Amino acid sequence: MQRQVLKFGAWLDFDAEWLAPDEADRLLATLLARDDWAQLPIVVFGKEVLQQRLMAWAGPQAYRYSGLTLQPRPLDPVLAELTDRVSAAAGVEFDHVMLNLYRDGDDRIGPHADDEPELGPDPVIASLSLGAARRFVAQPKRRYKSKRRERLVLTHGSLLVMGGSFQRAWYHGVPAQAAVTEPRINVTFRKLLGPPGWRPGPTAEHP
Ligand SMILES: O=C(O)CCC(=O)C(=O)O
Repeated sequence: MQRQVLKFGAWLDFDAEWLAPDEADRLLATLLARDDWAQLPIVVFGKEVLQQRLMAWAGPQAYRYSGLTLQPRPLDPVLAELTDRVSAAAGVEFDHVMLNLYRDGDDRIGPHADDEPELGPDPVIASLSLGAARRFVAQPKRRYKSKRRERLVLTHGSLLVMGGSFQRAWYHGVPAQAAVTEPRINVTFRKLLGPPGWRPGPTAEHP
């Protein structure tokens, strides 16, 4: 893992070759063949819009974001094994898996942060990429002079771990890339501290 330290106490760990190419090929084929891919609506500025990608998920606890509730679903053996391996690599016991299928370069995810309270104040979130290489763009939430963006290319078999204040201080997204014609799957691992609506209790530092 290569660590990139960002402003405001955020960091990104990246391993471009976390999976060997043949294992990444097999996993991509297995995940593409899932029968639970769905295009789901979220609420943006009070309006329901379909997300421009397909999704699947698994985990013992519901996860809610942008008005969409992903109900609990059991982890199948493939996702359970992958969760164990990614948890060991990131040093966090993940229990929720979200899969995004970008069918081609038109599919995308806009700038956002995974900052739901039930993820805890500074969550570590891991993201495995399979298939077409796509650009990952991060920008600070707080505007500053240079309007600097951080860019990474998420390649087949790579693992990205986001941590520190990344979700609190930065937005991230995967923009459309018209030239891309092949699919990409992203498998994102989270640790949920409670059900939707859960809030961290007061601590000594934040009474
Ligand atoms: O596809 C990716 O690499 C990013 C996915 C993402 O940002 C998310 O699921 O919150």
